[in-house]
Amino acid sequence: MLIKPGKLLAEVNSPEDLKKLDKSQLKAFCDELRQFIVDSVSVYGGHFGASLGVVELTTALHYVYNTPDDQLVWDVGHQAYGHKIITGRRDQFHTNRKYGGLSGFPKIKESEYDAFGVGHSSTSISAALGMSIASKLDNNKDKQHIAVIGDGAMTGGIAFEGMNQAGVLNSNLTIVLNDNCMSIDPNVGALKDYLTDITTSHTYNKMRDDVWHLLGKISKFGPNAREVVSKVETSIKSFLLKQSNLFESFNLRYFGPVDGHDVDHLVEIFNDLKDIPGPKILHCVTRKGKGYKPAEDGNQTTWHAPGTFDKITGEIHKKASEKPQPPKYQDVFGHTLVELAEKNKDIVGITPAMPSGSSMKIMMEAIPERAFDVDIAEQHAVTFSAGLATQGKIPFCNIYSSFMQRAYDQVIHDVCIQNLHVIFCLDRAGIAGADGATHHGAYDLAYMRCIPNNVVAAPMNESELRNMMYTAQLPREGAFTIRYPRGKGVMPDWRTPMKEIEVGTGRCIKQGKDLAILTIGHIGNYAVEVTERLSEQGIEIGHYDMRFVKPLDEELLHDIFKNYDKVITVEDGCLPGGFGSAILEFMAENGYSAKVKRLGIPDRLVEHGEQPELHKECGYDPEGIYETCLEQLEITVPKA
Ligand code: TPP
Repeated sequence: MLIKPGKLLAEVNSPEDLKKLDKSQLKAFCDELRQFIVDSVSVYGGHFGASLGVVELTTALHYVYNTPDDQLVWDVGHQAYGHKIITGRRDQFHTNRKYGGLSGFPKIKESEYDAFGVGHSSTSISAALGMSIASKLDNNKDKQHIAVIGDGAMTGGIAFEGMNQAGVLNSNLTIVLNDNCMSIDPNVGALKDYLTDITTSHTYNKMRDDVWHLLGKISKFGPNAREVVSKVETSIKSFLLKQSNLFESFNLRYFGPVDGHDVDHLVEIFNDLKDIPGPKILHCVTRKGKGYKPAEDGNQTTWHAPGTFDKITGEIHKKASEKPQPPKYQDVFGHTLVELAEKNKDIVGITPAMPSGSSMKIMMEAIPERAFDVDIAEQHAVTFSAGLATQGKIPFCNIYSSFMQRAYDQVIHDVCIQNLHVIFCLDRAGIAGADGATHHGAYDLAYMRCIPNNVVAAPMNESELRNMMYTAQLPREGAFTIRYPRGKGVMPDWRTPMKEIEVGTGRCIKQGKDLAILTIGHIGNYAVEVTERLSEQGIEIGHYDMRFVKPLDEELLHDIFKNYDKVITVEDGCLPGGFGSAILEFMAENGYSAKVKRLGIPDRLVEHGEQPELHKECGYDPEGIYETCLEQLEITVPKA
């Protein structure tokens, strides 16, 4: 179903077309753009509140700046739907985040208007600064470079690294701070307090009250006293704002705060800013979900990415199911952590800005004093955990697998080299789905297993996750990494009693002959389907859930290679350096020469789509594994 655009939007196929509108039409255009986003996301799903919040900003930016020559960099990119719609992708927008369709984030390959590919947070200032310096080196004086960054993304350290350099380089960089007080969950931390303070002028208001209070006492100065004090007040105000302004202290000219929903005013301001040379920041105050009541006034976290919904009632669609459903892995993590933390007073929970996404929120509600949201600060989350561990605390540091890439040196330098007992729970490991290449947790098995003092485990189901978490918090040295996927597990009755698993032991799921499938993690459930299917055809092959990539269960592996001369390894992770590679290394070191076929994420980018679609593309969905088994067994079955 194609969504019908309003009259003005229907004529806009590029920013050039937008510029043909009279300024007086911009408000109506914004209404249409907002409605188009509501109509599309309610039917097709995707990110929502953030794009609604920047409709006016997006319109004003494309109206004033000469994109794509002027370069517009969106931070994270989940708010760029309006940008995509204005820049010629309106009629493909129904394919957003679908297999083979538009990406949910700006992507260089997708459009010349997407100046930088994004998905992970806080990169916009550095990237736009790089572009601005390149323009300077090329003597391209008029070219503009704009980074649009949220108050959540501004909490990431790299944003400050960018501002630190920007303040001493005189280039055409404009930072637009889109301040809506929200990350995915409510923004936290001292920076948030600071931004709230300058938008509401608490410090200034206090000073003004003091001045007027004094005025009452000095009325003896006569009738001009009010005027005099008022002048003093104005000059103190500008002095205070300058002195206390964090961004000015980075040598950035600070403008604002301004209403980010007043499109006419934004157009005026951007026209002015274009003529002011050097690095500058415009502080815009916006509201997430603006213009769609349920999102604006309701739970903004839910409306960050609500899935499909009834746009009239605001009711979010739920998938109906008669049978009790297995829980999401993230919820098993959250509830299990509370169970463990209630018994062990040293356990502490840490999440970098994903309380809802990781379900750390369950501990934040149950035991708030021992659970921390540290903002979008993965590096800090890891080193903060290391610090806690030096003092005998047992940190469960939960980070999405792909975001953990940010904190790699901290894992090595601050945790593993120091042999500290930190537990890393890597959520969204493996193919993550509709968020695409930036969000797939493809590399963790490879990048974690090469670090000494680090156990690396992956559960095949909920019960295994609980046992691994239980095992990880027992007294030990070194890091313990547990990676699990996005989405549901397989056990509706998941609250199984927890027990210790001997580190570095796998388990036999099914004995067989000729061929063995070795799996790691939840993807083992696909192998169960395959061995059952083959069994029904009279073919009995073995299946082993290895559970640990590091240390490998060498005893079990010797046993397997003595009994099978054909092996398939399956992992929901990258083939280079991953689980299959670990098995090949074991074979090489021990002189085994079985015929091995490795299945996993190939050495190329896998884009977005549903998880099963992408598993299929990579050849390790149940059908792919089944066919590989037949190939290995040299059985040809005529294709239907
Ligand atoms: N960590 C990294 C490195 N990248 C991410 N994309 C995330 C976490 C997950 N994430 C996506 S959007 C978001 C987070 C934490 C919140 C961003 O907040 P803000 O920049 O204020 O944008 P808003 O959604 O409020 O418009």
